Amino acid sequence: MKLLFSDTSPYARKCVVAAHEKGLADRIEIERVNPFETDFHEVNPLNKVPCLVREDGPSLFDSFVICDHLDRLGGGDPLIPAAGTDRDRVLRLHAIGQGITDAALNLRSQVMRDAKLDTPLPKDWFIDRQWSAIQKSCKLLDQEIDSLQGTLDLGQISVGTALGYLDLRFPESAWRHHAPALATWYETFSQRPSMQATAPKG
Ligand SMILES: N[C@@H](CCC(=O)N[C@@H](CS)C(=O)NCC(=O)O)C(=O)O
Repeated sequence: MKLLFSDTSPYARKCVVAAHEKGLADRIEIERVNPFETDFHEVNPLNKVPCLVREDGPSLFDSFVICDHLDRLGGGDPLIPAAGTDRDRVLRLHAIGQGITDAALNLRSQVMRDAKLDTPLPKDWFIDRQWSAIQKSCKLLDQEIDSLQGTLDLGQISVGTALGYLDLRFPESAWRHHAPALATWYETFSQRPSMQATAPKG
């Protein structure tokens, strides 16, 4: 199988971290694409990365769907618990990580769009909304830090890759200041071999 991938995409990184953790990294060919320059609508009508192209079935997107597939395909403990309150906890954490990532991507897109426009659009309400989502999510994770401990799951991977993307695009962001316990957690989490092997190059 082949993963359409971009070096700086936090969604694609989440899938590759999951693949490493499930012992599947060697079975996935990575094909680097720029979704803004390459047309791959035939395998993903949204033309977004990540996209998992399979020999034995239709291509899969988005990142959660790919991670869920890899989770069932690979070995070891499940990254997404099958049922119960543990499943709720992991999916909730995943949603927070995904939300931080979406907000940071929105900010990044706005920065890129403004750079192309002569007269920047009024944007403060939008920018403020994204930063507020990021700050409030980090604070919540900080207060609920126990939910990030224990056996590895997709919630942890989602939060870890979201924070990695924040550091990549907005190194000046003060999320650590507002969330010291989360910062300590991330310090350890980012040392995992799967995170080290997938650290974005910029
Ligand atoms: N919800 C999707 C988001 C994927 C996404 O937005 N990927 C970005 C790269 S980080 C992309 O391909 N953007 C191209 C575009 O927006 O046209 C997921 O979780 O996979």
